[in-house]
Amino acid sequence: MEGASSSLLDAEAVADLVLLDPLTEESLVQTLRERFRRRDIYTYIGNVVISVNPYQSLPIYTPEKVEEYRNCSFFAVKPHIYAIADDAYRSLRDRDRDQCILITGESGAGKTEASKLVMSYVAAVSSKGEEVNKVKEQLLQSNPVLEAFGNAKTVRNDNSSRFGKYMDIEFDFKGEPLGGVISNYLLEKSRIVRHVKGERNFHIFYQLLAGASPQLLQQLKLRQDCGHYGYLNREGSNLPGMDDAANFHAMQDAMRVIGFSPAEVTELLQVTAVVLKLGNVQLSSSFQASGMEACSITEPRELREICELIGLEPGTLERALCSRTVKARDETVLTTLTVPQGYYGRDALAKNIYSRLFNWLVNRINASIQVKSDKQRKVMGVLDIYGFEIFQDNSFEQFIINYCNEKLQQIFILMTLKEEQEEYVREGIQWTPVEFFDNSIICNLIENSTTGILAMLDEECLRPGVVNEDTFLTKLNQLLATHKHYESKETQNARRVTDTSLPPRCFRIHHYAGKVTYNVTGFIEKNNDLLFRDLSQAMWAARHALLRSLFPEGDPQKVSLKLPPTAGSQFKSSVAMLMRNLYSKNPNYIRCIKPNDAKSAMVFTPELVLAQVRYLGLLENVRVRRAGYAFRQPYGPFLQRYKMLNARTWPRWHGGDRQGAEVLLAGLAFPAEELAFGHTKIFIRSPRTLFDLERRRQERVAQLATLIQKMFRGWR
Ligand code: AD9
Ligand code: MG
Repeated sequence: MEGASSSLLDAEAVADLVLLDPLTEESLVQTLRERFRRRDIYTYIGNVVISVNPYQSLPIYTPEKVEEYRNCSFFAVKPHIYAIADDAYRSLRDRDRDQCILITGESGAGKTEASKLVMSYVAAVSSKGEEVNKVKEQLLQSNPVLEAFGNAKTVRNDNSSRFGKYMDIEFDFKGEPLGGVISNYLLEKSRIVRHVKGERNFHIFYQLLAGASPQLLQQLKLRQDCGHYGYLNREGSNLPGMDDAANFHAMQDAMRVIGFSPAEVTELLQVTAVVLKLGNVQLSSSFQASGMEACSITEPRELREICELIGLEPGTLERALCSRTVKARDETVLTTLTVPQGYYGRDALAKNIYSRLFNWLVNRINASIQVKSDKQRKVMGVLDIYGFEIFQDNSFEQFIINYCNEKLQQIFILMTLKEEQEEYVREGIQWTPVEFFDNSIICNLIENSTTGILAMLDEECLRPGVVNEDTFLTKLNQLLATHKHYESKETQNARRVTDTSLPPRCFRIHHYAGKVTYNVTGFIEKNNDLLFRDLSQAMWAARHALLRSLFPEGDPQKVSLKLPPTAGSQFKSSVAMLMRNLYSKNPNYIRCIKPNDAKSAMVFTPELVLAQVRYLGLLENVRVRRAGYAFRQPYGPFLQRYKMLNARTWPRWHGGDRQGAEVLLAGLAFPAEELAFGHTKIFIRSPRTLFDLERRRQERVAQLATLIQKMFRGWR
């Protein structure tokens, strides 16, 4: 921390954990708890903000609050997410440093809300004007649109992000927003066809059915009743506290603001309706004259309506759903599909349409918000990724999500250490390295290009012949038998561990944030992400311009024999690119904590928080931040605050700031090891010394006040 307003020095609930004394896990959690009880959900570790989800709306995001934090001195006001946003924004505007805001925390901890608060703060404090306001509105309105299509209720969070999002907001040299670019990371598309009890499909489906007018529903050939659709759960589609119809209208308004034409919105909703209706296409088995098992469509109405929506001959889609063209040398043979194969193809089609539609949506938003001029730009990146997840059953999606969180933790460690180290070197002060759990070993376990789990999965996917997850698991077990962070039934047996609770077909990774057991079923299929060519060709044959554009590979002229990159390898390279991007910017951290599992307001479960404090490495973070010195401040403000403690510096010091601070402190007789004088800042070792300094200051202020009163009385 760099300042010391008295609000920071409340020993029971210090606003900056760097001042915690004694520093233990218990005292740290206790402080967060006490602050949470007082509805102070934000706490600092230096310039890192910890945010504990209040699960209720607090009156701390008003325009008055924005004014309070605007141009504030970071530590002169209560900790707030606005303070970090303000600091980042000013550093970008005035010091020309590109910024990134990294928001981390587990599912439901408040990352998405935090990212929106940062965006709205920056929008509020940057200058106004018709053109700029339009840009700001477009940037802000991208949120309801992407959330409608990319968020869903999970057991952890009613509005869980099922995609990763990184948004660069671009500014001109005056700090006015010019526009932005959004990058999205792997949408959890399996949710389209399956979700567990108590969860929902993506919000948009429920919003559409609840909010569309009867005419629109008719135009989209939809029925209002969720229960009619196989892909939507039949129970609990209404969420308390979530008004699907109102959100649908807000989403439509948002699209208008961003610049979607009415025709584009219609096309988008038509494709959405097609996904929903595909789930109702039913297949049954039939036998051909040859005696071969085949499948056929039992209820042709849904198929016919889909085809009407997308301008396609029903026969073409039926053929693509029930059969497959296989090329053998120069011959092409049409083979029939069994019912399970048919359903597999149908579901793959629905997932592919939806995830490609989502990418289209992001690109379309980018087309509106992207900066058109080639003016010099400054950038603030905001990262809001899906949080670390541990479910009852974890699959490929959780594996990918948790890998991403592992990488974010890694960059946090690297950058915090780097930053601290640089500050000490800059200030000419001895750096004492602090032990910090380095999770590179886990990142490596997943991403190493030869022995990493992703590489082995790719290898298995490319292997000719019958591939299945069992051989994949066997290979993992052989290669990773001795890896400290890998576990499976085999390694458990070999290591003779007492806990043999691993179910079959599973492996377990000891992530930085906890142990997660992954079931390998579906890993190969999800990583391959293949769509039968007949289906992509059918989509390309549709007259619907948007849908057709989503399946360029369906063009029979452009048949490529090259396999597309796997989902895992694509994700790995986009995450690597993201990390390089973040590393080039000045980082600002918001670390979100979930206080309870029940999504309840003001309930604080210490064990749950302790687990997060541990894996977020908050204690180490405090230690690194102190690295021997709990407090640091530039000489100028320091002297200003404490100069009344020494007659030589009070009321005015006529020399340089550093010299003044030296004279001031010399008169206070602190032990020498308590202080270090950097090139531009004073460093104080223990919180106690700072508290002492602050106490003396308060006493002196009181003395001076009495003195002044007496003087006044004397005059009267
Ligand atoms: V996930 O990884 O996308 O599943 P997030 O993004 O971390 O997760 P989110 O921001 O969606 O969590 O927060 C979950 C819910 O907590 C929100 O829907 C709000 O109801 C609640 N929340 C979060 N932050 C705040 C806040 N600052 N004030 C009030 C909040 N409520
Ligand atoms: Mg989220």
